Amino acid sequence: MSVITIEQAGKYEGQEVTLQGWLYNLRESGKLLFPIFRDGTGIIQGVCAQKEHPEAFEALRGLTQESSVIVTGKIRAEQRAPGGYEIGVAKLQVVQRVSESDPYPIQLKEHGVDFLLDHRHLWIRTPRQAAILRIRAETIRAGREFLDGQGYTLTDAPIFTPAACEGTTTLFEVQYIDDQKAYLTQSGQLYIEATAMALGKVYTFGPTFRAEKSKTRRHLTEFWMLEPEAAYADLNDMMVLAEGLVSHMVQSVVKNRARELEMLKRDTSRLACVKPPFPRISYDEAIEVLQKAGNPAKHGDDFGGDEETILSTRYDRPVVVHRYPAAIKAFYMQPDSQRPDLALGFDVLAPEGYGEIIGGGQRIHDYDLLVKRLREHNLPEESFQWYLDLRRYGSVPHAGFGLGLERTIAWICGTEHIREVIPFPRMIYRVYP
Ligand code: NSS
Repeated sequence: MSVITIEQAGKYEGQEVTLQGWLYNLRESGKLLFPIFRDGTGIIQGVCAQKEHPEAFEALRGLTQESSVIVTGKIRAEQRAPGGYEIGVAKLQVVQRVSESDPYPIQLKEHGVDFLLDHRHLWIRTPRQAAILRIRAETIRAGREFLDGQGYTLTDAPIFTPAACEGTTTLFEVQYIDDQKAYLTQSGQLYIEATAMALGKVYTFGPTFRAEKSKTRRHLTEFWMLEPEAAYADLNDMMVLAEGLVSHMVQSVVKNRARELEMLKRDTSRLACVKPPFPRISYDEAIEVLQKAGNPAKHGDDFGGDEETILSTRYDRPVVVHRYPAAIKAFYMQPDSQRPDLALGFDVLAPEGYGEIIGGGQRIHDYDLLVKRLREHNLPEESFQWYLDLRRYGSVPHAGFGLGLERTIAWICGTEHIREVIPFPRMIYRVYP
């Protein structure tokens, strides 16, 4: 007899199988019990009749939610059951029984979000949360598959760093060994600029940290970033790479995680059209659009959530905004040779109001200009000596970008807030559990 997962049930119709999982719910109706089991791959309804299987019936009757169980029985098609199959419970072994006096805290009714976040270690068991985490895994797999296929090599960046990459206001300082100070990385970019000069096309994928005081549905203090970087590449190369990457991630989820998207009731017609080319507008054009829409934005302003929403809802797929004023962008951005007040940077804004999912562009490759910018931004030059070396020894034009994983997944899943798309969210007032 086979031990199978619930996801595989359809392939075993008419056969006796064993499932290893947990009791998700139980309805009792006289001499019949209707349990619902879950095993992380899905949920399946069961039926157990006292007359046919008295032992299993007794083991199941009164069993508490989330008790762990090993169930044996025959799989049969049942149109009315979720998933289209059910199991006739013939044998049931209780691995651990949840005590009646200390029941599972998350009931099948609605709970407040703070309660759920306090119980995140249990909340992830609910089918909706498990579906989101499977989509997360698929998004990561597809992103890496795409970059690997484009000839990019994974080179991991460090997490302890000596200096800021994305502005000093959101740096987490840590007490390093003895009296040394270090910071948690805000982005692997500076390090993959080095590995790009060593290997050509590279990427890093890892956690990044921002001491964001923003309490919005788009901000975490710890989030994951996928960052490609290429030597001998420019802004345009990266805009092309970005639309290919995002499209591949989205289409892979649509294809390989259709069941999960359905469970989330995601309108997949909104994802089906996410294919290259993405519309592109310059920052100047974006300002015009915003002003026409009655938004007070003026040239020189950075965009917040409201502006991003106005811009992105005009399109059926992500929109690329390029050439922002250099003054509002990071120190390393290469200026536009036609208009040096503009930086050769770009952002990708997701549709449906999900905002910026990618930021990147072309890097300064000239030594003197980079030193000037470090000074203008009051950054400690001694911590950047290694980074300046990249401009001393065989400097070349190069470019890259960072894709915020959670924002991308929140959009793909259609979740309200990005805290749901990472197993254990870290936010301004939350580091537990
Ligand atoms: O600050 S970024 O716009 N750009 C960088 O960090 C570059 N150094 C990346 C690079 O060129 N290699 O951040 C990139 C993305 C941004 O578009 C968001 O999608 C995401 O990272 N991001 C965040 N996600 C969640 N929470 C927070 N706080 C957050 N900050 C940025």
